[in-house]
Amino acid sequence: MPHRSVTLSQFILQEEVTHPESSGEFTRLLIDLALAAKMINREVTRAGLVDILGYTGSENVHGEKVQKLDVFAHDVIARVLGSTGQLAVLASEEDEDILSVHENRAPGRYVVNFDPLDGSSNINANVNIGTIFSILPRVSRSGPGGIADVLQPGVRQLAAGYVMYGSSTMLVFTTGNGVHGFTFEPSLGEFLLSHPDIRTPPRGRIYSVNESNYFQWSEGVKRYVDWLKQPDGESGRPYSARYVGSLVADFHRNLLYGGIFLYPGDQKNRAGKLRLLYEAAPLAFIAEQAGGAASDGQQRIMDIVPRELHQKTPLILGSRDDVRDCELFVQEKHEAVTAERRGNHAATARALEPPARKTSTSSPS
Ligand code: FDP
Repeated sequence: MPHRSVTLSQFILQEEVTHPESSGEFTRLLIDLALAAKMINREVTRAGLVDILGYTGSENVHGEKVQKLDVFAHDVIARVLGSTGQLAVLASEEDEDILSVHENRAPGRYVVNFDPLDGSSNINANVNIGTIFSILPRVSRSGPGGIADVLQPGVRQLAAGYVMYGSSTMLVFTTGNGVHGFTFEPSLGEFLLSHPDIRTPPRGRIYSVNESNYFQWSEGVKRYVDWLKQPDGESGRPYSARYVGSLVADFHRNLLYGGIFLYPGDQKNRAGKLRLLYEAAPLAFIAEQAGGAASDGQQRIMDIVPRELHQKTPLILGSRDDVRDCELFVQEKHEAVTAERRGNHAATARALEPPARKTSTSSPS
C-alpha cells in the first residue's frame, strides 16, 4: 500500500505545507516528540535485558510507586523537548510542579503536558504501556512559561497523541485534522504511516472498566454496566468485557474496534483516578477527531477548565453512542432508567390501591 512508505516526518512536513503561515516550530516539536518516543521504545523493548525494570523505591505525587522506566521516560521527554527551543513550559504527570525549559534558551511558543509512561503497573509483565502528550499554545506573553500556560481546557489543544509500546510500537496523533497512526519500523528506525484517517465506529460491542470497583460506584454507573451485560439482540448487548488496565492500550483497541472505556468517580475518589491534563484531555481530542466522544458524565471533557496541575476527572471515553448512553444513565435520563421508574411507579400504585378496587380490576371480564 502506498501510504506505508510515508514516514512520520514526511507526513508532518506535508501537513505544514498546507499552513503557509507556519514557522516550522510546531513541526519540529512533533519530530522531537517522535525522537523521544523512539528513545523510550528502545529502552522498553530491552527492558528484560538491562537493569531498568522494577521500582525506584519512591512514590510520585499521586502516592503511586515509581518505576525505573517511568523515571527514564520522564527524563527523556523533559530533556529532548526542554532543550529544543520550541517550548515555553512542560508539565509531567510524574512531577509535582511545572518544568522549566532549558535556561540558556529563549522560551518558545508551545506547551506540552505529558504522561511519560501510562499503565506502569503493567511494565514488569511486558504488557502494553504508553506515552500520552498534549500540545497547547502558550498564553503568557513573555518570559518563562507558567502555570496558566499549562492549565488550559482541552479545546485549546493544537495536537495530542500517544505512543503505544508493545508487540509493535505505534504513534497515533491528531492536529485537529483527523487521527493518523504510524507503526514503528525498527530496521529503518522510522514511524511509517499505517493507519491514515482512523475513524471509530459510532457504537461498539466492548466495554472496558475495572469492575472490582463496582460497589463503590454511583447507582447510574452500576445500572449502565448492568445494562451492558443484559442480553438484547437488537442493541447488540451483552457487550464483551476487555480491560488491560493500561489506558493507552484499552483506548487504542476501542478506537479501532469501537467500544467504551470508563473510569468513573466512586465513593472513595469522587473524581476517579485519571488525570485531566495528561490523560483525559489528549485522549478526548483524539476520540472526537475520530468521530467518538469523551465526557465526565455531565460535560464534554474538552470543555473542562483545569484548576490544578494534577486534577483528576471521571472519564467516559470511546464510541459516540456508547458515551451518550452512559451519560444518560449517569444523569438518570436513559430510557431504560425512566421505563424502570415508570414500572416501579405503576407497581407501587397497584400495591397502594384499596383492596376493593384491586378486586374489581383483577376480576375476569
Ligand atoms: P497505572 O496505574 O498502571 O499507571 O493512569 C494510570 C493507569 O494505570 C491507567 O493506565 C489505567 O487505565 C488505570 O490506571 C488502571 O487503574 P486500575 O488499576 O485502578 O484499574
